[in-house]
Amino acid sequence: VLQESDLPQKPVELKEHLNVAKISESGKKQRKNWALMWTVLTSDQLLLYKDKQDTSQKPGGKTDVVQLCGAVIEWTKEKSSRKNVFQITTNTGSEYLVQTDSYSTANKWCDAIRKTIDSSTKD
Ligand code: I3P
Repeated sequence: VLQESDLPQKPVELKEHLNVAKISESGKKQRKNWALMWTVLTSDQLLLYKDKQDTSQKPGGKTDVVQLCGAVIEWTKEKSSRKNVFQITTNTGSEYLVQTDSYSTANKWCDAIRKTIDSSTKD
């Protein structure tokens, strides 16, 4: 039986606590509910964990996997009263807002995710 631990580990580009709100799933609008998530950027995914301690577990349930291939990222001032909010829209029509009070942190993440989208969408 193949174990999760047998799967090759993808390199982690960034990891940090960020505020995340999923506002739609497969094109269907969801009630906005901000949560502080342990956010891990790999070479082609954004992994959202409820607990920093829980990253051994496969994302699922309260955690989430955002596929970045074919996604779109943009800053938004309209979708939230919060500052430094960017939106990720996946190619399956799920929308996530990501926010943190530090502009430099938000900017670093937005740039890194945009690069990841570009490189994972090309190949
Ligand atoms: C929402 C909650 C969110 C807020 C959202 C509210 O209320 O206060 O924090 O988003 O505003 O609707 P509730 O908890 O009752 O669902 P921001 O913090 O991003 O502004 P919105 O409806 O204007 O998106």
